[in-house]
Amino acid sequence: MRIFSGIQPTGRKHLGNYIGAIRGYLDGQERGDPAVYCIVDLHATSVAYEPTALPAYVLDTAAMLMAAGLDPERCVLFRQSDVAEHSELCWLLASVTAYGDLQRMHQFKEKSAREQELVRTSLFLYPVLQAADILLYKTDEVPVGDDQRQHVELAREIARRFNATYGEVLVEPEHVIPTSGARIMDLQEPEAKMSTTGGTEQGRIYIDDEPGAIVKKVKRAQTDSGSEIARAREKAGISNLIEVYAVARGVAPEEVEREFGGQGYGAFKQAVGEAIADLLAPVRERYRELRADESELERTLAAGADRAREIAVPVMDEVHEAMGLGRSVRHPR
Ligand code: AQP
Repeated sequence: MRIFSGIQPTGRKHLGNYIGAIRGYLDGQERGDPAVYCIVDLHATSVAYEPTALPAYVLDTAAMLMAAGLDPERCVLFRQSDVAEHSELCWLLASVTAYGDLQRMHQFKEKSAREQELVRTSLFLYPVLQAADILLYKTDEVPVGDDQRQHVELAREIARRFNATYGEVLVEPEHVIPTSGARIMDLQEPEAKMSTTGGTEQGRIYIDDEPGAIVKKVKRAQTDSGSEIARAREKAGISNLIEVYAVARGVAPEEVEREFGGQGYGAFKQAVGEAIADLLAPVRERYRELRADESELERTLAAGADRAREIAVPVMDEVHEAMGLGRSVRHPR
């Protein structure tokens, strides 16, 4: 079972990333043969970014993943730009990607609308690079949050079209989206997902936030004027808090509704804040230790890239052969 997922080095990761994706990586680490996790710095260049800050963000993300429980001995953890086959396969897969499919991608529509100066072609091609990331490892399963559903479906379509055009080489991946916590919402704008580039600063809980800051943000979370602790379509704020609390304490949302029935929003928000702080505290503490040793982090990523290449290079050879391309620079004559 090959498991693959990518995460952007966009600075501090948030509760949505942790609950929606990183928890699934830990499960994948147990089942993967091996599980492959990639810090996708090439994707980060698809919107305006600071080149001098990017290397440190990669290390932040690597330390955060390890603090959350990824063990580079038991999975493959690496930086995308260290393995050139990702960019190469992106170009090759563009030959089996319909322009119209890319125009339909929600993420492109949302992010291109937010760009101030330049809408980069790389933002348009983002889902093709993501398909390359996944297909390069002949991935069976991709643990992701709900916002990535459309992109993984496109990766399946690209694999199908590649195989139909050039012969059976690539594997059609399945997305693995958690049954609860797949879409954590912004605390201030609960109709929108908690997001690094969108949403609000006060509506976003960072994995390394101090416990006091977490409780404060949750207490100020946007909720309706009612007082009943119950999920409902028109109660997006309270529904989100019920879901988060349920995940943080490992119980069903119905149980949360029963436990807090009749208690009012104030007491519930306090409990949710504390539950999130408890959930994240061990990760935050471990993160500090790991982040302090930059050379060890660099060594870990370099070793991970070597292991990633061992899987990726033979797949690229198959792709080259199927497409009638020359022997690549990986095998000089
Ligand atoms: N709100 C969320 N709830 C559940 N899962 C989420 N993910 C992201 N937001 C939520 C999942 O986190 C993984 C990594 O996402 P990424 O690589 O896109 O990282 P990011 O760019 O820092 O996260 P954002 O918030 O998604 O950034 P924006 O909105 O700026 O693009 C993915 O598996 C994702 O599904």
